[in-house]
Amino acid sequence: KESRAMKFQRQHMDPDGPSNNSNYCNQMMRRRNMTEGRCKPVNTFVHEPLVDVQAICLQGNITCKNGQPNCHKSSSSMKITDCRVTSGSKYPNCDYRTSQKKRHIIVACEGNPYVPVHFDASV
Ligand code: UM3
Repeated sequence: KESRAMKFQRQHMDPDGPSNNSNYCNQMMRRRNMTEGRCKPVNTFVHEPLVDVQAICLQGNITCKNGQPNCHKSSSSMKITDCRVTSGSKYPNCDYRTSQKKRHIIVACEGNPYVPVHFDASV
């Protein structure tokens, strides 16, 4: 079974990306299996080395959107791509808008080793 840590990597890590094109989200959301059963409405890919994203778990705790205390904010801004489903998108033809940004990211961490398991927000 896929661990929560592996699921985070599948859904949110693309260190070598992004390929510089407006179809990035359409391709990646499908390739990473987030268009099965439904179109996942919002998803962020992070274009930084995995070790740098894992190191965010060493930053001080902050409260997550769901009220849990195990969120952590990156000390530097990171290259990300936000994927947001378009208003006209109709499952199973999931259509996404691709927006590249540089933001501080907030992730939830869990386990031993203590690693990212959820993408909470970018700020
Ligand atoms: N989400 C992002 N980026 C955002 C906001 C939300 O990827 O800027 C994702 C993370 C959650 C999902 O999925 O939306 C519901 O909040 P996850 O827990 O699998 O990471």
